[in-house]
Amino acid sequence: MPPIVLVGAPVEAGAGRRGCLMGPDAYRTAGLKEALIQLGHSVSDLGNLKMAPVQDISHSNPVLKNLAEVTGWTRALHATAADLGVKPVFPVYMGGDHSIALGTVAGQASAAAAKGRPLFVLWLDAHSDFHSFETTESGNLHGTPLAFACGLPGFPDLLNGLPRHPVDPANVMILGARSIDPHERDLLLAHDVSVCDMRMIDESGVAALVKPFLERVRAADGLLHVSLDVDFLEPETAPAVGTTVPGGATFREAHLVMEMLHDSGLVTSLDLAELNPFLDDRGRTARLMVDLTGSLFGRRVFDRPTRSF
Ligand code: EXY
Ligand code: MN
Ligand code: MN
Ligand code: MN
Repeated sequence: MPPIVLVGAPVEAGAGRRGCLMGPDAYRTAGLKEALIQLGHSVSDLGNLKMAPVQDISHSNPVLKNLAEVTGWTRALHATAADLGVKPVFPVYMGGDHSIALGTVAGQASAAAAKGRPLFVLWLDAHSDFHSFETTESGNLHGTPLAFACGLPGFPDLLNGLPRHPVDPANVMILGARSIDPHERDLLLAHDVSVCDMRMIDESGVAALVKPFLERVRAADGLLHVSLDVDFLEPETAPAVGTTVPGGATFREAHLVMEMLHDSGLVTSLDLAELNPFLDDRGRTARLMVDLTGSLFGRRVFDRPTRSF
């Protein structure tokens, strides 16, 4: 496992309520770096990024909120991810609301293109975040990053003239969905994104859904970006998020996904999105996210028996 680089992205401009800007420091307070070092990893913390200055952005949709600020964060994160993505490191982007993925996925996709390898994305979320800037009705831009990542039209020049490297929608799996708007549904049906909603998890279990996806990543010699939104989890388990939807993944289902990802050795970058410490219960959610990240990097509650069952 290459050295881990923590990147703070204190972004709340894409969300409908304030609080996510405290996310990176909540992960630091919850001991994310120490937990990963304890698992034997080399870890550095780049500190918090700064928003790039933006003058030239506009869009016809009048409901868009904080467009210039979200664009500034997108450009800063895109530059950082494009740089880290071609280095022998594992970036962990500490959000910040999910609009951070406008920049992180675009940057990792740029790096993947430079390496001549396809980028796959696993989107762990109650939502599909598949609105374009034209179809969003809330104007909260954290509902749009996956559509941008997949190259959909309806976005302004978020990357300031730099090339977009769209992720092939067939290389994307959304897991945990249970809140998809009508426009998103239409766009998802028009693109072959794999959408595994909670009903599919109930019926098949996360392992049966994740395993074939990982096999496809491996067969394609792909790079895998995981974007973990706190609201993937059941709100009772992870309350510190502004967009809770009842009926989410259990503590164990979430850990199983992370453990399977670890065992696959395929993951190359990670977003931790939507933690809102202002809504937390004495840091409980922040610590859960640290434990889940630990499971991605080899945390085991006990050493499992070596023989296969
Ligand atoms: N689809 C709704 C909207 O567009 O406003 C809710 C989006 C929530 C997005 C959070 C980050 O996952
Ligand atoms: Mn999201
Ligand atoms: Mn969500
Ligand atoms: Mn409409």
